[in-house]
Amino acid sequence: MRLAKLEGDARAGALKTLKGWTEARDGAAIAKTYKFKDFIEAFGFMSSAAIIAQAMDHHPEWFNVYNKVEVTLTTHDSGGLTQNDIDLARAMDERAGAAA
Ligand code: H2B
Repeated sequence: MRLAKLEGDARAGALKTLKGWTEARDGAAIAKTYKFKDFIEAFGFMSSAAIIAQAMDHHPEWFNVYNKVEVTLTTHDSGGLTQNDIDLARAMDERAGAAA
């Protein structure tokens, strides 16, 4: 489903609910770097996040080196930030536990 881009007060309000995420790509995306104890914890997080992402049909852009996972969320179909990005960010934070 193609969602409307988040704009104005709705966008500001939604971003305020997130911790540690910053705006990226001129506001078209949000980004966060998670740091885990080691590779296996980082990969466990990615596995768990992948299952959620697939269920949501909303997929992260991410880059992993050892214990770090850099995540960028944007909605490609809408060309910007949507509620799906906010929801996935929150779900990833829940799965990251203390690393969030
Ligand atoms: N993930 C993200 N991040 N943005 C999208 O627009 C998107 C997606 N669209 N996952 C989905 C898949 C779409 O391509 C399929 C056809 O539903």
